[in-house]
Amino acid sequence: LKIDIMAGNRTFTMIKPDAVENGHIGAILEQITASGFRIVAMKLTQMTRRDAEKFYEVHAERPFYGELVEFMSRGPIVAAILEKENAVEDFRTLIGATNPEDAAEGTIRKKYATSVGENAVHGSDSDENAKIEGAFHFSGREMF
Ligand code: RTP
Ligand code: MG
Repeated sequence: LKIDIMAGNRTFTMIKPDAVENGHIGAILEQITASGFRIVAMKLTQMTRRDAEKFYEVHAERPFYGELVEFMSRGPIVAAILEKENAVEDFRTLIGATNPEDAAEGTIRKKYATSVGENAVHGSDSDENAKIEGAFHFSGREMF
């Protein structure tokens, strides 16, 4: 019953290499936790090119795929699993539109993203992908 109640209440995020390079880890984590998300798993890590190719496999045919893989593997990221009621949707609202120029005022991408490609944060787009993406980065004993 506990598991049923919690189902769908987690999302997966990455603070992307641009935001790490620009010194925004602390501010972004502060905004995330102040918005009611609990950190369930978290690490500073770096994806290899191969990791990034696999993580973004769904975009393999898109024109920006090569650039995206290069960008996401060029430096460290913060990977995290977050818990909150309605986590996937609420987190997408908190980060804002893919292109920071279109992102609402006060959203993480509006404040910290560089461009449509280098847009500071990732947020899973479904409960199913949140599970897949969380498992890509974390083992069971790293989730709390
Ligand atoms: P994310 O997956 O990172 O949370 O972003 P999203 O859902 O808002 O955007 P998505 O369509 O899934 O695209 C994944 C990431 O690819 C890069 N991108 N570049 N140059 C471009 O036109 C372009 N479009 C997308 C961004 O890093 C985007 O977040
Ligand atoms: Mg996406």
